[in-house]
Amino acid sequence: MEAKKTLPDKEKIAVVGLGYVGLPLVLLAARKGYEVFGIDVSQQKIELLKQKKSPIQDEAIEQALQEVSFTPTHDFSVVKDCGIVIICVPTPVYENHMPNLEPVENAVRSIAPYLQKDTLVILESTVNPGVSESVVLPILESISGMECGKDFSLAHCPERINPGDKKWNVENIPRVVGSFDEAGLKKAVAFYESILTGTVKPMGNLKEAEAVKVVENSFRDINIAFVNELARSFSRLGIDVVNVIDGAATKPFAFMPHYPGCGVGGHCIPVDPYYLIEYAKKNGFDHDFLALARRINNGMPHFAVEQLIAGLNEKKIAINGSRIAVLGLSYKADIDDCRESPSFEIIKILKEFGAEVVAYDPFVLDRSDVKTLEEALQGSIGVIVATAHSIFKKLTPDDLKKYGVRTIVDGRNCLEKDIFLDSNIIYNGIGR
Ligand code: SAJ
Repeated sequence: MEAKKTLPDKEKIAVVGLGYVGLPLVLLAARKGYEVFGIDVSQQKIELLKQKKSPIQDEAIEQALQEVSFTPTHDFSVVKDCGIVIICVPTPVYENHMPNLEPVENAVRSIAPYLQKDTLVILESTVNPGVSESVVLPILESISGMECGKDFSLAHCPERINPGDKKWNVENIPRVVGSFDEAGLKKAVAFYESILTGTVKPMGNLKEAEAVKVVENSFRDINIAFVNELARSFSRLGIDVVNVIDGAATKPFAFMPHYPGCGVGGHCIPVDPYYLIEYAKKNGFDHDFLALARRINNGMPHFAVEQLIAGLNEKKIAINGSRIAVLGLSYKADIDDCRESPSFEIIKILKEFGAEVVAYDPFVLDRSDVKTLEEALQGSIGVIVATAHSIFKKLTPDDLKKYGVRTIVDGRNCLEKDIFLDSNIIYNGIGR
């Protein structure tokens, strides 16, 4: 399915931030015939892109880089030639879970001096409701000397890139768009409809569009917390929570399966709820439920270690001084992204219990202690599978026995549990 319609005069586009969100957007807009400037502060990233090499491990991006052309640059002045400027920089959280808006503020300060009349600025970075209007807009106005809604427009279109997803991609994922002004909304909707095959839903204002993103990801976080709490309960009741969830999932309506694990990682799910929690708190409301879900999910790395200790205890082995292999550092299967990955919390807790930890992830060798699975297993008394990488899912009791492993925690419930039943290796899943 081709894009629905194109803007009358193809605007020049600038995209600020060439990561897993900005780069696919640049390549898509270029493929749709726009002249695109991809701006990034990383000179190294720009050099790679000039050689048509992808700074991120992604086959689709590597392929597209050979097929379309755009101008990678770290020169923000190109903005003065662009009718649409899209900001796709990261929005991490501080240790105290407060949103870190510095990348957004720096990007806005960098484009503002070059803003032209009638330019549309679109923020795609995930932010709490209110940031576009109370942080982005004032910087744009004060530096450009122009007035939003009169001289330029400001819109928000929350990113929905799902790393590693083979079905949903930057082109077919439906989007929502909110704007400060009507003209900005019309132009933003026209732009996205010109490059997407997914639907584009106009929202009533900027805050509604910002709220959509934090709500959809908070929805996922609380549902994961629900099954994580079930897992802790059912592990005491001797009920296999995964079988129960799969049973409940046969209900064709009003149920959406989520699955327990050793923690919730990534750049979205464990981060976005704090945006809403903190913003609402500043406005006098405590999201007790969202905060509880965060506490439950943040407690899963500890639960995984408790499961390991239970397995060692059955073998009358102390965790203190035992060598434990942690398999998997990235936050989800078969990708190399480690942001907010629970694996690192698991490693920290193991060390606090006096364990000697060896970490291995074939997708993240630069942060692994060893280079092969065999080296990780060799001499390890216990194993925690923290990421459901395909290579780990094939582990069998014989594989583990060979290296002297006595107990395994299946932190992603991704192993064949039953084959461990009559082996002398203690298997503990998360809720099964
Ligand atoms: N996780 C669970 N149980 C689940 C699902 C996930 O423990 O049932 C854990 C994962 O292991 C991971 C973390 O949660 O550590 C996040 O997993 P995720 O599948 O949500 O992956 P993300 O972070 O890449 O989330 C993205 C999000 N996409 C965007 O924000 C654009 C999210 O909204 C999507 O719902 C999610 O992908 C998806 O559905 O795959």
